[in-house]
Amino acid sequence: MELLDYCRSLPKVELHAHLNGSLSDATVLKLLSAREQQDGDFLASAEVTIKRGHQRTLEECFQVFRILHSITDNLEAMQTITQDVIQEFAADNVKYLELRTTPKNIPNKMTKKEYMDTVLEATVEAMKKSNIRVCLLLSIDRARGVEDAWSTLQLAKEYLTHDVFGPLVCGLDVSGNPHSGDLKDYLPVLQEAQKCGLKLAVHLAEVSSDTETLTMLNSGLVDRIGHGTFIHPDAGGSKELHAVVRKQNLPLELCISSNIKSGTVKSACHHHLGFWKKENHPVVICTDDKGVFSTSLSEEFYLGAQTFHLSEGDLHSLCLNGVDAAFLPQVEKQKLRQEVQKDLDSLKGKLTCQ
Ligand code: 6MZ
Repeated sequence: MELLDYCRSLPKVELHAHLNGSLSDATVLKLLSAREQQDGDFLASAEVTIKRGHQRTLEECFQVFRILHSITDNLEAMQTITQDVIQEFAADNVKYLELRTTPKNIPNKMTKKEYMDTVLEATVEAMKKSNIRVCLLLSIDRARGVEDAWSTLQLAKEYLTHDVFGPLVCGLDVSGNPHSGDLKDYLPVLQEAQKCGLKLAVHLAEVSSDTETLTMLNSGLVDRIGHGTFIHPDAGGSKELHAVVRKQNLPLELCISSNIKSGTVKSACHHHLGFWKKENHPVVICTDDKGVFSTSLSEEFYLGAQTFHLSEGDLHSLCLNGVDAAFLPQVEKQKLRQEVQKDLDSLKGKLTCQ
């Protein structure tokens, strides 16, 4: 089997996918045509701005998110995008997906609770239709302030005791424009989240930010690192920072296309996947925003494999790393591991020599 087909066949685990950043062209077009009558001019310009896959600065990416949010600002759209995104990951042979999204309060349209209820209901429906297990992380957007973060945590806590949605909510994500705010202000929220048993995935060092990253890591609250682009010494990270990540053995969620297309990494061969792989540190390949960066999890595996000459064994280990780093209870993790291992065994020896 050729490499790309092989990557498509791998039983994959996706741990870092932002819901609104994951919209396919088909879904965006569906939403745009539903709104066409309402505001033609706005939509024409929106279509240009969100044209996918382009190289853009990180700041420009956040403008794109604003536009995407303006077309997903109602419950019907939230239901559509949740179902579409989950089905697309399932079609890409993703066996387990941790989807993250920022609950939003849009006056006269939806409360944060209605937003999340809709996402969770649509998740339950999508899981019935496809062979995929999905969990949700509620995102705290560092640009929205600490008050907003407290209310998101409150909402997450309410779900923990919910019969149907409880098992689907596994933690919090901290994301948003890394140039906005200071993560140390969010520590009390995250401490409370940890006390409640919520797992924490935190975007760290997506841009150079040693002091902030060290503060977060030394808090002992972080379970997984999103991006971590500027942690390793080759990217200017301090020895201390590198040592803390190694000591805590924290899995890194790596998003190659996202980092290249948003300009924080020069090219694939400069990506920190190479560095951490040499260190034998746990890393998981992820998409980040498959819509905005025009990619899929299979393509990210392919890009990583081609660039760093990954063997069949390396690719299998990457799939299993995803299982190990998942925010699932142990029993479920073991079950997922068995399923993934079974599929991996059936693929052994089928990769054509590169
Ligand atoms: C930081 C990011 C991100 O939550 O509305 N987000 N935060 N760095 C990134 N790298 C490119 N990509 C996405 O999905 C969109 C939101 O996810 C976060 C941003 O807060 C963005 O507004 P949801 O579903």
